[in-house]
Amino acid sequence: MNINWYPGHMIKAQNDIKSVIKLIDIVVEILDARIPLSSKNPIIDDIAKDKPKIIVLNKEDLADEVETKKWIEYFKSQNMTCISVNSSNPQDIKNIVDKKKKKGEELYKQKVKNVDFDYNPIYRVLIAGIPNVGKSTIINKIAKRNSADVSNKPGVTRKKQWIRVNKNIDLLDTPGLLWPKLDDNDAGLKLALTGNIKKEVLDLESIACLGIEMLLKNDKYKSMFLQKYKINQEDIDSLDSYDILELLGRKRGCLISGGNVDMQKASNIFLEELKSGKIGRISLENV
Ligand SMILES: Nc1nc2c(ncn2[C@@H]2O[C@H](COP(=O)(O)OP(=O)(O)OP(=O)(O)O)[C@@H](O)[C@H]2O)c(=O)[nH]1
Ligand SMILES: [Mg+2]
Repeated sequence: MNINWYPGHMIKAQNDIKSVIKLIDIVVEILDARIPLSSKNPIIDDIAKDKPKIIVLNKEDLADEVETKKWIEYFKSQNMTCISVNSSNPQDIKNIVDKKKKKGEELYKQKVKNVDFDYNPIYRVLIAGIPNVGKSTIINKIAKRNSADVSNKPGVTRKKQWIRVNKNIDLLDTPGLLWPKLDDNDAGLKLALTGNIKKEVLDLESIACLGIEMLLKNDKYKSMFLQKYKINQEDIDSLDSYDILELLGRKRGCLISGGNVDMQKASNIFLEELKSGKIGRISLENV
């Protein structure tokens, strides 16, 4: 896969984040719960290396609960604060931010002894992550208004934007950052399957075939797949993933003249349904 996924606005965004990082008190890194490793951008770690950080596995409603629990334990074992949420209910993020803010203030008061003023400065929170992980959605929920643009396509937020939650907390929404170059095809595939890479730059048919192969390797996900598309195990015994995609297209009536299957349409259906959880709760990465 040769994907050109690093548009100009991401270069600008990276520089923008570097320019404000000094102001930031805490970084909330949003990952996709279905692919916590592949959605973790080392550039963010690098820019924010001296800052306290919370790892948030978002879209937990789309991920396999068992795997998400294991990922939380994994990040905790690396001494990181980690929680999972879905963006309809990101209250846990706000609670942790409030707690960290309070703790920081207490430590400061101890250090600067005899503080007799009410020390309660604005706490600035950077919300960072790759495109489409749900940064803007989470910000809107926490701020209780639709200040940040949201869409089901990656690359929607184009500029950084401060959003005030209350008189003591500011959140910084940022454009999703990918890597300038990704050598790891496996991570690229997972990012494509979860909708974090613009569709326009992808070969959907290949991605769909590879996605089907990935699901069929896991017994639980295989039976979800077969059930969803009303396919019997015997029907696919001798088929490769391209033939299975064709069968799926046939079942869904994606036909063109001569009774052939519109493979592009079949790919689109499968990828959309996988991405939006319609096949079931599926994690594409194990600890
Ligand atoms: N199922 C599910 N969908 C979510 C969740 N959080 C966000 N989404 C959806 O994911 C899509 C992307 O959300 P955004 O908030 O625009 O993502 P973003 O990280 O700001 O994306 P960029 O601005 O492009 O970097 C939208 O369609 C949201 O409705 C979640 O927890 N669960
Ligand atoms: Mg956004």
